[in-house]
Amino acid sequence: IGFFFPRQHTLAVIKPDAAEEQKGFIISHQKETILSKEVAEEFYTEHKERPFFDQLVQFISSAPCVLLVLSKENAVEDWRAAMGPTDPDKAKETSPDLLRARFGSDILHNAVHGSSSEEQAHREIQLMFGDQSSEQVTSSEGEMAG
Ligand code: RTP
Ligand code: MG
Repeated sequence: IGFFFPRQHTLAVIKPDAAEEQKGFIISHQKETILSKEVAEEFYTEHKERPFFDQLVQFISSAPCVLLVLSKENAVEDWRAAMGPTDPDKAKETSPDLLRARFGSDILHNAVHGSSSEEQAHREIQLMFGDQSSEQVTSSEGEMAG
């Protein structure tokens, strides 16, 4: 198939201005991964009894996610403010600049997640990055945030 449709490559770089200091957030750890169903269930455990739980787990484990530990003063609240309401339609009513207004399509496919509290952030970071060998994780800081 490569003969008929030769695969081309391009290099894209998120340059330091965009990667490191957007709205004051530092990306202190990042990785791209497909979440297992088990990790996805643990991630969304607070919603275990909700009718949309199975869909939620199925969706977030269906293809790669980019996981970021974002660091700044007041990071939890400020990131949730940047995302906007859970439902992209509500986000659009609030402001077209909100991440869920720009990149979300419906309440399930809403593009981004943000921890709801410092305690949740700590739990989620531990779940996602807690047992990683360092070569799989890009880190700009010596110590794990959260
Ligand atoms: P997230 O955890 O993903 O950052 O979103 P959130 O705090 O704004 O919303 P949360 O209540 O924690 O819900 C988690 C995800 O479940 C889906 N959801 N569906 N059908 C529904 O009524 C409904 N409600 C929530 C959303 O995809 C949400 O991101
Ligand atoms: Mg939530």
